[in-house]
Amino acid sequence: MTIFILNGPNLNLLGKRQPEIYGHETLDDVARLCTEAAGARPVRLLQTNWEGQMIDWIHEARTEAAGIVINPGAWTHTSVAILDALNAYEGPVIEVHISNVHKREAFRHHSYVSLRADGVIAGLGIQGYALAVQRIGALLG
Ligand code: CA2
Repeated sequence: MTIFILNGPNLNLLGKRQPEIYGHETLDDVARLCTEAAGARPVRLLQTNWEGQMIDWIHEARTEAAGIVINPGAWTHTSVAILDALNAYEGPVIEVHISNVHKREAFRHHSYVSLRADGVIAGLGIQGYALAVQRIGALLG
């Protein structure tokens, strides 16, 4: 079964704005890294600026995904609805942040998603996604 790589709002701009925070690499580069890291397992990278769409994909993951890597973007810090959707998902979930959220504004220090995540990676740039995919592989055995 597929590993879903879910990305929240504004991450479509990755590599195109604010490279000092998020680097120069794009979501296509993330997809490439994750495909390499997943080996034989298929990955599906998705990005949306719509919270309802993200929730629908998490619901879809209940039957379609062996694990979820999620960078919820700003919804990390605001969305009980995304937490509730993830709580209805039974497989492994790894939360990824490209930047070190703990080195940034105080409002980024709290994550609703971390209440569900089996692991959290922050501040490792897009390499964090590849490490999260490897971890999902290890948890699935
Ligand atoms: O560090 C991360 O990955 C974040 O999840 C990124 C979110 C931010 O709200 C979180 O606190 C931390 C923001 C995503 C916006 O992505 C952009 C990428 C390039 C240019 C502009 C925005």
